[in-house]
Amino acid sequence: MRTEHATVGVAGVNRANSGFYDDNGYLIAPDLLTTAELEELRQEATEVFRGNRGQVDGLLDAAGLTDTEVLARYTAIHFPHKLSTLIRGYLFHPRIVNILIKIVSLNLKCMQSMLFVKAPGKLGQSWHQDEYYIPTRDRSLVGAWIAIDDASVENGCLWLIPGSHHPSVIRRRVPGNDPEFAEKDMIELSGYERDRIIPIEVQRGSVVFFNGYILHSSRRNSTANSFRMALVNHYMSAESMLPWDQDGKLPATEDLRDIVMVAGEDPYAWKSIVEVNKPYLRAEAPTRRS
Ligand SMILES: O=C(O)CCC(=O)C(=O)O
Repeated sequence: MRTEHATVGVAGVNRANSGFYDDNGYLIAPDLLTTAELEELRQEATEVFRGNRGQVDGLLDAAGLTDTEVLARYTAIHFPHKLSTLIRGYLFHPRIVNILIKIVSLNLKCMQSMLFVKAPGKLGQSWHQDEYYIPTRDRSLVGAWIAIDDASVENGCLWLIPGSHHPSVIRRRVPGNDPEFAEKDMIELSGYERDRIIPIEVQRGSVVFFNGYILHSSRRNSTANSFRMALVNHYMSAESMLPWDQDGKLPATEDLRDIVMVAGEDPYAWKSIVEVNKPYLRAEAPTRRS
């Protein structure tokens, strides 16, 4: 099935594309980043995975290796903005924030970043909803997925089910053994017709905004030499508290204050900001072939 996506162009968010976001749970902004920005992000990613921005458990010695050899080892790192001031700067990218304040809230905070390298052969992430992992309560969670490389079906682009963020419930997860995915469980998809599941193929420099309740996944990078690098930053309205304990890794809390205020006012500014999340590498699942 050919899908017509609504896009955000130079005119920004308007009634038509914000209506599309409300109805479908995602929005694509092509050409949001310049080639120079993409190149500096790629170079910075290499520095991060070489360990030049700080040591992270599991990062291997990169001495004597080419950049490609270094990156080929990894799928993703969580919280790279805590290692790299350059990556932290991208949380505030004006063209991204301008869209977010229209579709989320004028008061905006970021609680997570993830830098995907997704080297050839690396597995994808099974069907899930981000809200399952990051409880925002007020349904304002949104991912801003910045394509540093072209993302295609072959190299493991995002897939999603438009409209599946309605009615904002957390779906049941069931065991699965799909060779495309690193995880062994996923959301049960039986209620959805096959032709509602669409790939989000985008060119580098595009940003895909997607709602925290939308069902999405990505498949294995089945190419021999095409990386699929993406920086994903997660935001929510600053009005809402964030009872996020990172799957029990952190003590239970009514409001995790390890956040970055990105726009507007912080209604909870009287609470201090804390630094408790530590950058970590996404566990490497052994590549399974179908
Ligand atoms: O980029 C990917 O492969 C998966 C990203 C994703 O699922 C997410 O950001 O929630």
